[in-house]
Amino acid sequence: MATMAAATASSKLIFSPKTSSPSRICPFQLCVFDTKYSLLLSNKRKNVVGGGVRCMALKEVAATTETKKRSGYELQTLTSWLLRQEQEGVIDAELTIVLSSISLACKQIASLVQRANISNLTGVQGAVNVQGEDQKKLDVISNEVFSNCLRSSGRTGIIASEEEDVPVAVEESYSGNYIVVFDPLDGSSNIDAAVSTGSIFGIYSPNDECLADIDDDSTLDSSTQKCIVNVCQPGNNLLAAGYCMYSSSIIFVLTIGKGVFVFTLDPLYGEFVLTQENLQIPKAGKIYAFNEGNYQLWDDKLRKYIDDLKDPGPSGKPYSSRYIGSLVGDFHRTLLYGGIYGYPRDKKNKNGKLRLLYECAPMSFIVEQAGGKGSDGYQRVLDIQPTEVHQRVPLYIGSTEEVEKVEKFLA
Ligand code: AHM
Ligand code: MG
Repeated sequence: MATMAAATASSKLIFSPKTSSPSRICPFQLCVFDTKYSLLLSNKRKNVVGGGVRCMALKEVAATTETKKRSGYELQTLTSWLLRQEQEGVIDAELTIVLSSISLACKQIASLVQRANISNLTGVQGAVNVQGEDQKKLDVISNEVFSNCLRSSGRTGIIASEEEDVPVAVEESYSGNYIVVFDPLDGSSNIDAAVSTGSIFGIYSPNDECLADIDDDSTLDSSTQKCIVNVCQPGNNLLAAGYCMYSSSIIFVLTIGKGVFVFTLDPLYGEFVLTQENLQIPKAGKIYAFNEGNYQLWDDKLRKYIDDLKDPGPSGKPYSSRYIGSLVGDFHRTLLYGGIYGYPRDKKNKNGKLRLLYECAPMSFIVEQAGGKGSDGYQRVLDIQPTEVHQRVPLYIGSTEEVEKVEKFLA
């Protein structure tokens, strides 16, 4: 496998259009692993330096480049895509490392989720998190996986997770600057039924001008207070955001503020491969995703909106309802097919259920980068200044026309 990976990497080096200048790679000749050539070894023992490895003159390399370019077998992995962004100055090397470490955490969580039933990782852990929710075994493990990957990247200064009471500073000797907020396993109530779940993350640079709500008589030590202040930034400051969906495919969706890119985990290579560039959400879409079990708890304006969606009207076709109960899954479908996802406030929960920092803001950054909208019903989610780490806000997110429609009903 390692040999294959090395071979793929060296083949990439040769065939990549940006690095194909032979003189930059090697002034004289290049060695590549060539499986086809290894089959010919018995007939033709010329220029051979080892099983399946041959040295080619530059002219030959150029000819092969032409052939391979046309073959359509070139893959772009998340790693090579990130390196390209770094070379082009869109992100720095530190952020490249942070994003790589997040993708590694996601691969690890994907494998844990897929084997949950086999490894006895379903069910609850027995603890309750700071938000009063029962933690599932995989909530706790995924949090550990995410935190460990970020810590060992050496480029993260502060991490804040749905599963931790307060944001945590990374030990100084390993730390860097970036602040990462994340929900390591969103929708974990779906785990035991093997339904889609996901991880969500957002990345900020340090900023101590934020207005976190810390009492003067707070018992928190100054380091924790500093972490809270740095974490409580509006989504407008996000440098990058993304999610990984654990479903029939493992999908990693990322924005670094220049469009939305979709990578799919290729189980053969164990690599995320670029499968969609500059994803754009449809302007409108007749699918809505709300937990309608809460209908009686919603206010009249919202109920009228939902009734309107169900009205077949002159076309005879009402909206379709789809609700997985897993934000990442519902959001991903909305991004691809258009429509709206909503988690409104209700009589019991005046700010809804979803958390601003590591659920609503990263998803809103992604949807805006895809040409859609994220709103709390009245204002842009990315403009909301957080005052608490686990602050909740209502969320309406998806196609621009659909989000504007609900805003009109709520006005
Ligand atoms: P979680 O972070 O505790 O998993 O909660 C968030 C999840 C979202 O993924 C999902 O959209 C929502 O909660 C579902 O809530 P409900 O069961 O009330 O519909
Ligand atoms: Mg969550």
